[in-house]
Amino acid sequence: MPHTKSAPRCAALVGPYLSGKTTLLESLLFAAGAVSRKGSVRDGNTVGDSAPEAKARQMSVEVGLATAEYLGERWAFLDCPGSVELAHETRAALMVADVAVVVVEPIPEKALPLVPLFKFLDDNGIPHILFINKIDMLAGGEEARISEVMQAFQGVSSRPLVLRQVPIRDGETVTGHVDLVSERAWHYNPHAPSSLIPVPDTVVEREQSARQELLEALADFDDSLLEQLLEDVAPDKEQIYRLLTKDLASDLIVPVLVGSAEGDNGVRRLLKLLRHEGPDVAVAAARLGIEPEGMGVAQIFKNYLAAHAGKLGFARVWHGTITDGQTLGGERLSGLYRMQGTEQQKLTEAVAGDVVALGRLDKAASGDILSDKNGQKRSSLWPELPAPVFGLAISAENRNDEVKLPGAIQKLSEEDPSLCLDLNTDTSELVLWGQGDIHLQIAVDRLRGRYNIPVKTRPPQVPYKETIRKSTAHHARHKRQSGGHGQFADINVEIKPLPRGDGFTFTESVVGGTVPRQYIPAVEQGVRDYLPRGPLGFPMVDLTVNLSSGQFHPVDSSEMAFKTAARIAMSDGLPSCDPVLLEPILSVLISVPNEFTSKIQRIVSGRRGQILGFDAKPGFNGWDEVKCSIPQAEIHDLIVELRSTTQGVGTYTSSFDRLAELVGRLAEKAIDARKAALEDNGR
Ligand SMILES: Nc1nc2c(ncn2[C@@H]2O[C@H](COP(=O)(O)OP(=O)(O)O)[C@@H](O)[C@H]2O)c(=O)[nH]1
Ligand SMILES: [Mg+2]
Repeated sequence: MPHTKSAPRCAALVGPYLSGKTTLLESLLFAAGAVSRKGSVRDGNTVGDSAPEAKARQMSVEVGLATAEYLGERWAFLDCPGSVELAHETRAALMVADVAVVVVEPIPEKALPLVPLFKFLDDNGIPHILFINKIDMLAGGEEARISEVMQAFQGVSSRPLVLRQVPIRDGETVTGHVDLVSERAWHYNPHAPSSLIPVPDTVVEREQSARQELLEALADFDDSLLEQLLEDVAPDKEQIYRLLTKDLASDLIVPVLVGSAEGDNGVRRLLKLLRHEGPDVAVAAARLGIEPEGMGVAQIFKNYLAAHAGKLGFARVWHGTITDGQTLGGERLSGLYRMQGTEQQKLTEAVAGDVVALGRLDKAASGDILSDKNGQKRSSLWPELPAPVFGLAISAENRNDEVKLPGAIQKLSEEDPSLCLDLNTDTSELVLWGQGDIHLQIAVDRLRGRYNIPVKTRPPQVPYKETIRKSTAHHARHKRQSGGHGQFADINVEIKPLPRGDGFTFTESVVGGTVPRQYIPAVEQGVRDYLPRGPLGFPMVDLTVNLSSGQFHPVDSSEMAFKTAARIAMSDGLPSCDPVLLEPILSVLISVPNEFTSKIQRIVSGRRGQILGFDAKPGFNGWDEVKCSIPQAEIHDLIVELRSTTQGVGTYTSSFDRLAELVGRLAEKAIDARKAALEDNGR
């Protein structure tokens, strides 16, 4: 097919953890001649995993960027983390890609984790290819195996998967493939281009039926091809390639390739498919609704703060030209680079299609569309931040670092906005929130590694409250006679419980001036001062205090004296009001594939929760949303259990619902822990 030189393009490598994305990137770079020696994840020398946090885990912790020149055309590859906990980062990268390569293992049982990914791709109309990696591991030798794999993945994709190759086998091993469009057979060579061979007799029949399926899939979107097939007219190659290219660009079909990133097999075929069928940058720009403006338009998809080099914004250039030193989004661009892992190559100019790093645009955030004509403009199509599902109380190991901690975390969340910090005013804890334990541990590593702030983490405390169950009338007198001025105040108060959720009220019914007007606010203040720490040690809610009468002394009474008397009335009176602990109960919405709904019921009751009902999840075929209430004390690691039960796809959202009485052993434990914590803090 004649090929006109394309503007730079961008492919994102996505898929579950361990499917081989980082290895595939290395293999793509090797095949394109961009690296002379292939690195490996095990040796920690890949381009994709060049950050220290990634090397330590042998796992990608952020989007890795690499560029390659292939047959005179520039490609940027985005190696995206597979962990669900880092999905926000991956989604941002996908938004700017022309095409996504979904890398999977040839294991039917591993289809489920792809549901949220496929849904995201299809909701956003992002063209994608499925690359069935580790084809060397395709075991068994029964010919049906690849169709089983296809069937399982088709079950989780709303778009038709179109197999482009059938594997050739020799006994137990896959030795090559037949291309279903060109009908040519290729024999895999270790770490070298495949060799062209005659189509082996053993695969002819399978090749024919798979090719027919491919044509029928295309005919679903093209009437003239449908007619040809009905009339038994063989379509020519050009026509098939043209339809494949068009249908990929409009996210109508998902072409499927097989190969081995580790063995460098089938990777050149993938590169060629990208070259010939990968959509032009204009397609993605149109999908995002980005119009040409001024000299050029770029969009940030990730911020990166190198400890010393300052802020870099990873961006895609959508239109025109971006020049170092120009005004962009209202700021001066200072530094323009092409990235290869963590290495930067300085540029003076970047053109539409390029993926580059923009220096020192301090205000620009992920999703912002920038030109020389506008200020920051957020894309309305940008993925929303995921609601936090896992939190850890965090504190600096060294007291001296405490003041630096919030600022450093602020910097981290500039890079990764799915990370956030919350000061819990009830427990005085700083709580770091994110998407899971790995997500937060990466942040902890970065605090130590980049900002030199070692930190400790622990599960956050539950903001218990307390209230009273009985009323009392209490008389309190504060009297002190020492030298000159004495102190005198005498009050009668009634303390009563209020219904749940009513908070606190103070009233007075003083008649005849037994407590002079000017001292009543002091009484209220004394009462309020007591509330943050009730008889059980927790903030008090849902009670009312009425000042009914009292006595005063013309010389010795003062605001101070009445305040003190009020505090005495509270601390002496409250223990006889039958205080009780209140625990926060959250209203929780869990979403899972419905095959897991009964397991969820067990998980919820195991956490002292209550199921309130369930419904089909809108927009998700075969998923349920389970509505329930769960005590906050039991929710800390809910996400961990949900994910391990559902192959990682289960999620939840929660919000505060109410306070409920807690008695018995659990209450005693909470009260003891609070005492210990208060003593620890020396309060
Ligand atoms: N057998 C086999 N192993 C592979 C292949 N590709 C990658 N791997 C291995 O799979 C593991 C995960 O690879 P990695 O690239 O880190 O996966 P990622 O999490 O998707 O980036 C590594 O141990 C790789 O060596 C392959 O084609 N065949
Ligand atoms: Mg990786």
